Amino acid sequence: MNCLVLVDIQNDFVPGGALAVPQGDRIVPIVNRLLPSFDLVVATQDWHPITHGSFAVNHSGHQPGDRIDLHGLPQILWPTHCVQGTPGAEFVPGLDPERCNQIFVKGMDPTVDSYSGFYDNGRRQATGLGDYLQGKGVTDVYVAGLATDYCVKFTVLDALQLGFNTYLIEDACRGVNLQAGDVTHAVQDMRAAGAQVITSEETLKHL
Ligand code: VGL
Ligand code: ZN
Repeated sequence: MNCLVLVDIQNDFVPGGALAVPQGDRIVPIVNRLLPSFDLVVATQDWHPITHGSFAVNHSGHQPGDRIDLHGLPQILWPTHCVQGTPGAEFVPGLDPERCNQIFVKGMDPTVDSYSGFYDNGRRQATGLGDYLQGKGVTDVYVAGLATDYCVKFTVLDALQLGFNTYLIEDACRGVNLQAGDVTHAVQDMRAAGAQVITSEETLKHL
């Protein structure tokens, strides 16, 4: 059983959004081509309260990009993004949430960020994605979405740690690249942890 995990393909992460990932919109047609090949498709949705501790605006004297300690964890401060119930938090038009078997929201606890689709950054709480995949008998997890160097990376690393054969569909992802080379390093980290890095073309051939 295989599953495509779509990470945070939301309006705030594509050009025009609050935390725009360069070329983030380019993955939408690629993802749409992949969808029919999978047994299961799930999506994660960054879903923050306005009070979230990852927002620079909630820390006086700080700017987006600053690094702080947030309740004992290192935290990069972000522009306000993916606020629950706002248009920025919706899935991008063209990605039909009806085509997903299940949606997993994350990032609701204002005290901790949640990059991975499986757990918050402190691994205190699970989103339910791991239990869901195990319950469905999924063995092979394919990951696509935004952003390669944050939420995609940590979703891939947790999928590996949970024992799934894990594939990063590289051209179906885009990254923030806050610093030059971040995406390259993220892909190296995922590969080193055991992820198979493949293209959407290879995925379509091999499924
Ligand atoms: C993400 C930063 C903050 C992501 C989410 O989806 O990669 N990055 N929140
Ligand atoms: Zn976020």
